[in-house]
Amino acid sequence: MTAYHPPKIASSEITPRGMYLRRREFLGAAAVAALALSGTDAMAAPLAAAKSSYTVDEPLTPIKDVTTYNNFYEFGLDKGDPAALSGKFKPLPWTIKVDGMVGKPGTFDIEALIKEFPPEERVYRMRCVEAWSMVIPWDGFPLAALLDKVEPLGSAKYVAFETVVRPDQMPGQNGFFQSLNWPYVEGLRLDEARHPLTLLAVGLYGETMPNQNGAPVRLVVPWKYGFKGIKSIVRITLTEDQPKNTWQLTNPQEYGFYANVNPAVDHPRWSQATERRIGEGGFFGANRRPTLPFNGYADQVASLYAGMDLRANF
Ligand SMILES: Nc1nc2c(c(=O)[nH]1)N[C@H]1C(S)=C(S)[C@@H](COP(=O)(O)O)O[C@H]1N2
Ligand SMILES: [Mo]
Repeated sequence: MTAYHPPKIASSEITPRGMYLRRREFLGAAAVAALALSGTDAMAAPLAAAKSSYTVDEPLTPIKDVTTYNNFYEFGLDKGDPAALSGKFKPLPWTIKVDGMVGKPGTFDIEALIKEFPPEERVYRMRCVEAWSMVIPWDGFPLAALLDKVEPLGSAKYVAFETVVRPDQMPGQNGFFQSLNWPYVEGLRLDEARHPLTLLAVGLYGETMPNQNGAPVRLVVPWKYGFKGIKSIVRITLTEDQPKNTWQLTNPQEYGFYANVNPAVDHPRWSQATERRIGEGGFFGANRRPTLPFNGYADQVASLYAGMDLRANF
């Protein structure tokens, strides 16, 4: 096992699209060269991800903001805590256990999965329930690829996820008071989990996933509020019953199972009609924009909820 390379924090400016793509070509070549020279493993080099068609045409949020304005309560409550306090976290080696209602349960090494399913670049609009948003170039592979390997049984209806518990490396799990109950848990309906937009992300901006963003592997579901994107996943369980998620367990009045981005359904304590785009100038609300139904992915996902009352199923 070679050393884990923490990501380099690059320019604090929004990367113009063309420049970003050229940078990605460079990273791709560098990754190939590194692999050839040292026989090093997949995670140690920058990710050589192919560009996918799942890419929004909006300015990228600067990597500085993506990696310093985070929610990851295992490392603390403030937005800066995950970047400041995750240095001791060891993301490799890493395995994900996949069990429950499947024909072929197993424990999968993340580096082997990355070799089997080469990461693809997806530029996704992300919307936090706190009414801010970012545009992030993720690198990952569809969750469906892993689900196919374990052969879900006909009785499986949902997918439950669990984050690692390591109080020695995660100061937010080791404080004077419990902010949340650990492990952090999340859930999706099986059809949501198998949707082509749903990603297991292993990097961002062409680099290995930073600890604060959920190293080495986290969920990304771009039509749902950010909290559904569970980080540092160690277990995935297929179930017949609807699993609970951490925020729903903590405050069921305010957070539901679905958490689909919906400008028409306000959070009990604030409006969801607009959002603040992180990294853009903020004078007089210039960085506020309307929130879109399903975060702009309605064409691709609205049919999953045909006939459902999305006020009752929030
Ligand atoms: N394990 C874990 N996963 C988590 C969280 C957390 O506190 N713990 N926070 C969630 C919330 S509220 C958001 S908005 C996103 C933020 O992801 P980012 O920091 O990569 O932007 O992570 C989600 N995943
Ligand atoms: Mo969030």
